[in-house]
Amino acid sequence: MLKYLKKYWFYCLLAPLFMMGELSMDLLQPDMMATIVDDGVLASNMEVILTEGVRMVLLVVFGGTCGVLCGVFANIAAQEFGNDIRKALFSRIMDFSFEQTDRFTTGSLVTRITNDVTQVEQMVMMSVRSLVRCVLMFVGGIYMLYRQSPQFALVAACGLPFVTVIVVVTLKKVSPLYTVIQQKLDRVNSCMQENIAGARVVKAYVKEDYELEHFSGANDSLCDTNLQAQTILAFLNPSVNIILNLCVVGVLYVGGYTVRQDGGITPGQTMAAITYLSLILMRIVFFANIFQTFTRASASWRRIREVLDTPVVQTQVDESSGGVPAQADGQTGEIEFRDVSFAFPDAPENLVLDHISFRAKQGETIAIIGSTGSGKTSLVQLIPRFYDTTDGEVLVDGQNVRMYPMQMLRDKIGIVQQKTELFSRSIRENILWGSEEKYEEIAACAAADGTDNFSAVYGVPDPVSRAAGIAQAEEFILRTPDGYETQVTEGGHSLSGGQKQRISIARAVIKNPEILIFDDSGSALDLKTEAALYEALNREFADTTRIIVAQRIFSVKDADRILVLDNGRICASGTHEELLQSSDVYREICKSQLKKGEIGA
Ligand code: M5T
Ligand code: MG
Repeated sequence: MLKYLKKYWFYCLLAPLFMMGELSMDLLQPDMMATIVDDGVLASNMEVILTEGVRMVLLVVFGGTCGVLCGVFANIAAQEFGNDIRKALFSRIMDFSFEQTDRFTTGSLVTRITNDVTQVEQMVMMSVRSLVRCVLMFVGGIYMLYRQSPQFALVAACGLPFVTVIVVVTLKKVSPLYTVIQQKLDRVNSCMQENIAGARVVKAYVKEDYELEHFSGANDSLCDTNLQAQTILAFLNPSVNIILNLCVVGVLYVGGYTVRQDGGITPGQTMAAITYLSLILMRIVFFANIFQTFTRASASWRRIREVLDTPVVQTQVDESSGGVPAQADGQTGEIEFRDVSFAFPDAPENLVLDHISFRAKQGETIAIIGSTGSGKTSLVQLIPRFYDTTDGEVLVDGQNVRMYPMQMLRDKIGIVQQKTELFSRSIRENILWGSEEKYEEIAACAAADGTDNFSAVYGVPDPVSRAAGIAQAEEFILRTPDGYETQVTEGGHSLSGGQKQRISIARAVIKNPEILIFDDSGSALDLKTEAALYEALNREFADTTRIIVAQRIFSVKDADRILVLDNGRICASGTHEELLQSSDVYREICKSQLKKGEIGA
């Protein structure tokens, strides 16, 4: 934690310094009050009352100013610190592999980056502000009390052990509850997030009440634990108050007795002693508060560390296999699967891909067809190394994908995933997002100049419009009132399935990759549009290796080679004509689709 705090050491130092200024004024006040009472009021000396009064006002103003500055610097330190941690967390989460994100769950990651960081922020704030204040006030209070009379200090010494016991017992009971509260908060967040994201499904099935109940379960449980903690804490203040009041009685007795006996203690001193006494004893309650914040924060910090300390395995070059890191030469987009088997890390016994071997040369189109769940998506996900193979190796340009720096590998590949994800920005930004250029600048410039001026400004054709053209998206984009500047709503809800697919195809195409992977990306397109898409790809991306995953014969029939996947195995491969002769499975698929007239030519 110090690592993140180091940058703000100056503020961490300034805050306690000003705190001391504020504190000394607080400590001096009761003493001056005693003087006013003893030498002013009791002695009927107006002059003392006035001069002491003015001094007191000046000191209060000074103390207040110090207090404000202390607050400002403590806040700067805590907020900037929290800001840095949030950034570090976000960047680490962005680097997570699919598997790592799955393991943490989205809800928990959101809680960590929001609530947990806030807890730690509060702790920093407390450390530089309240902790210092508490310690100094405690020590200073005892000293000032002792200065009034050692007998008063004795009264305080009797009360202290009781208060300490009460505080320790309370903390012991409350601290373990904080870890539980954090976990329950995770559950509430997960549940909420799932339901808000899936609101359309919930409505379609009219399951609002059912989901509300589900949510209430998690929420009530969080509320219960919170209540439990707060109930225990509710005992703290009143019990300490009882002890405090008993001590006040003790002080009054000692003070009254010695005043009567003329033992040197004045009424003003007795008054000041009562104030100091409550200062001292209440500090212990504040200690308890600080301690609570610290326990809560240490639970939170542990959770933050879990994320920050997770090694980002997938983005590192894996040299354990003894190979050498890949170099940026021989860029042909060749793909080879050598006896690849694969199981998802969370279900290692269930082989999703079983001894897959094939090769795709530069410019070839390889189609993969197979029933749902046969492993098509899993297969293509191994190429950009979203997951690592369980056995065998995947090679790109003759080198194992594990030997590539992640950026270099993924720069070669344009993948259109089965589930399209768009961002809530303009269509232009969504497409440019895939490009390697500084898309924000181009987007801003193009938006300011209007699309047509792009070529004039840059001297090249607008890459967005070219990509949209290839993806067969231009026609529908231009039909919208704002064209490329049309805003896509969150989750792409403002677009049809086929429109979303075409924008994500454009996003992959604009990258001009060596390898293009389409995972069922034509599924929501009509046959005419799909045919036009393949035609455009053949024309513009003749040298690009293409992998096309599809369910329809129509989408695969023109490929250079078709792999028929069945239950994780390649059961046949060849061209459309060859497969019609050789493969029963393929013929079956053809026959079932011919009935629907989908085979086309
Ligand atoms: C193949 C399992 C799934 C299926 C098999 C994505 C995913 C899949 N699976 C997991 O256990 N965890 C996962 O995260 O793997 O699945 P696929 O590769 O997605 O199959 P597909 O692409 O051929 O199917 P489809 O429906 O997209 O045509 O047994 O349980
Ligand atoms: Mg799939």
